[in-house]
Amino acid sequence: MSPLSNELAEGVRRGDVRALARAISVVENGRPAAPALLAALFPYAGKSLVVGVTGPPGSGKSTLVDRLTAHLRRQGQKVGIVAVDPTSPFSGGAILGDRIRMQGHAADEGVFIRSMATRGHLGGLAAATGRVLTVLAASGKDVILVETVGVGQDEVEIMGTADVSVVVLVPGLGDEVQALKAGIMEIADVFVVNKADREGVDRVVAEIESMLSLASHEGQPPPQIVKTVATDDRGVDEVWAAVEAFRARSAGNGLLADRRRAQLRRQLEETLQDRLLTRAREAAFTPEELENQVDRLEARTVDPLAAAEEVMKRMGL
Ligand SMILES: Nc1nc2c(ncn2[C@@H]2O[C@H](COP(=O)(O)OP(=O)(O)OP(=O)(O)O)[C@@H](O)[C@H]2O)c(=O)[nH]1
Ligand SMILES: [Mg+2]
Repeated sequence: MSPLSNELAEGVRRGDVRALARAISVVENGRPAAPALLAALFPYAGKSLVVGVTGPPGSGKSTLVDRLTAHLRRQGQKVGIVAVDPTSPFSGGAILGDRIRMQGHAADEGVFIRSMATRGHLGGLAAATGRVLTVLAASGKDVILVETVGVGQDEVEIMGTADVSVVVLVPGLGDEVQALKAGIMEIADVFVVNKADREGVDRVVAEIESMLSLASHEGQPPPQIVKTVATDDRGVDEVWAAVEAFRARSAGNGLLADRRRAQLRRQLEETLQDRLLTRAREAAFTPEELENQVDRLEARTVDPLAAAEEVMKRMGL
């Protein structure tokens, strides 16, 4: 390993904030030093509790993450925060809104906050998030909170990397609870109904309950539903208690280990897929060659499977 990666890895392990910031940039953008750095850090990752927090725009996710962080800091836990911001074309900096909401932790060495833009990552957003989580975990964070807006497939995938998934809803969503059902609702381990200072809280709770009554929970108790007013710190302790309860139960019955193993399997398969395609492109599948093959597909003289087999043969596979 280069002395630079070595030094950086050591800095991360010590929890040095500047090393951490640099290391995250390296792995997020897939810079040349990334493989060595990840190899050095991977053995030390895997010990943090990763909690995904998702929900519709403006539901209070950042406020809740901020309050959960304060709660965890009072217990002496070290916290990493990753906010995936779909609106930001930039990465690396903190998003303005989140920075304002989370500035209470800015001077706290026990908290590291990072925002990620949704575009322009090597191997896609979910893969980049996975690499960032490896670095944060290796730096000794006890808990990593990952905020995503529950919209796209990428976000659903990111939530799939969490040990515990928290879905934040608010009153007045109406049919959106139904709409969300398709993706995000199914992965919720804990439901938060935030903005409980507003009218219609009990209706949302009832909607979630009726939705849950239709779902199968594979022998698990149904997810807890917690009402909060994040801005007033109301219900935040209960949210963490629900997360802890889920963690304890899933650690006890093997679900957590299964999830983590499935996650590692997915990471390996996706990385292999990505690497194989890259190798194919380098070795036997130049952009011109791709277009030649597409010409043949268009003319229906070859089918996609046969064309792919041909490329693999040329790679010696
Ligand atoms: N009334 C009320 N307002 C709240 C509550 N929690 C958050 N808010 C407000 O709702 C707005 C959005 O809060 P955020 O925490 O930024 O929500 P978010 O889900 O992170 O938003 P995005 O990241 O933009 O999707 C802010 O103005 C908060 O002050 C609450 O419990 N009650
Ligand atoms: Mg936010």
